[in-house]
Order: sequence, then structure tokens, then C-alpha cells
Amino acid sequence: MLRRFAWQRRRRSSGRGEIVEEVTLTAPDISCDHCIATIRKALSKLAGVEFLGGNPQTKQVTIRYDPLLVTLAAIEKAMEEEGYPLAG
Ligand SMILES: [Cu+2]
Repeated sequence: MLRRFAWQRRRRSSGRGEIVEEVTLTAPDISCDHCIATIRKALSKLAGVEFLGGNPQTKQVTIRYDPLLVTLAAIEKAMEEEGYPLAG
């Protein structure tokens, strides 16, 4: 189950007419740029996810995803399996 305070979500248009969700995820175990790279690689395996950036200081990554292709729960699971459970 998603812990709602672990992420912030904005709904916006991709510019091609479809709706994409943009979320900022907080994972306390992020400590350096290598962690960000690891998460980027893990999320790149999920269809419909675009990695926008990450910040080790704030322990946050920002992504955009297509809710028709992937769920936030699947994204959270992929991060958890990589060793970066979301804040909760
Ligand atoms: Cu690291």
C-alpha cells in the first residue's frame, strides 16, 4: 500500500494529448549519485516510466509515468527491490 506522504503528484499533459503523472518520490536510503544512477537504471526497465532526475541531498527522485502503462505501486516495488523503499 502506498504511503501518500512519501510522494507528491502532479497531473499534466505530455503535450501529445495524453495525461502523464509526474511524481517526486522520497527514499531515505538514497545517499549519493550512485544511488540515483542505480534507481534510474532499475526504473528504466519499466515501460512507461521516464526518469527526470534525482537529488541525494533531498533523497528524492522525480519521474514521469503513463498511468495506462504502469502503476505507482509497481514503481514503488521496483525501488524497494533495488534497496530503496520509499519514506513511510
Ligand atoms: Cu549511494
